[in-house]
This record gives sequence, structure tokens and C-alpha cells, in this order.
Amino acid sequence: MAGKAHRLSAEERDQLLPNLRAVGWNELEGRDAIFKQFHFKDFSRAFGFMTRVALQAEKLDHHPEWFNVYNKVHITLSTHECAGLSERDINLASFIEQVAVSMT
Ligand code: H2B
Repeated sequence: MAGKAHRLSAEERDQLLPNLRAVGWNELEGRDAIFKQFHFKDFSRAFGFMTRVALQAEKLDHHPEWFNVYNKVHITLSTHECAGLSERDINLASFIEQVAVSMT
């Protein structure tokens, strides 16, 4: 992975977050992270989605915190290295959106 992660500045957030907010990602209260709940038709689609996200996460060396039951997947993204939100989270969230669109 290129370079050290830095916590996004207020200006960077103003620039990068609106697109993700528009598709349901929100900042958590009390923790510098973003969160979204996904809802699929069934478990196969939810797990297919998770599999594709997992392979990309491993490639990026940036992994989601997530919870799954049946057709629901809840995802939190944050960066340990900078103890908050970095560009890595934005990039992974954008990839996750592309996968989700193709699974619904
Ligand atoms: N995933 C996430 N979400 N944040 C990180 O800071 C992170 C990660 N760091 N996956 C990586 C792995 C780090 O722990 C390893 C050692 O590169």
C-alpha cells in the first residue's frame, strides 16, 4: 500500500463524503468511522457480496468490520494506523458500492 494513511481533514471530508452519504453511508457517533447497512434478496447474494469484498480487501490490505445475518450485512470502515477515517476507507467504500449494485 502506498504511503502512510492520514486522517481526512474537514476539507477532504467535505469533498469525499457527499457521494457516499448519498448512497447511505453515514459517520458514526463517537467514533471516526463510516457505516452502512446492506440488505440483499437472500443469504447467497449477501455472502457472494461479502466474498467479493473480502478478496478486494485482502488485495488492498484494508479490511471491513462487518456483521452478517441471513441477507443483512452491516459494514464499518476505519483506519487503525491513523485512528480514524482515511482515504483507504473512502476507496474501499466506493468498491463496496460497485459490488453491491451488481448484487441487487
Ligand atoms: N483494515 C482496516 N480497516 N484498517 C486498517 O488500519 C488496517 C486494515 N490495517 N487491515 C492493516 C490491515 C494492518 O493491520 C496490516 C498490518 O497491514
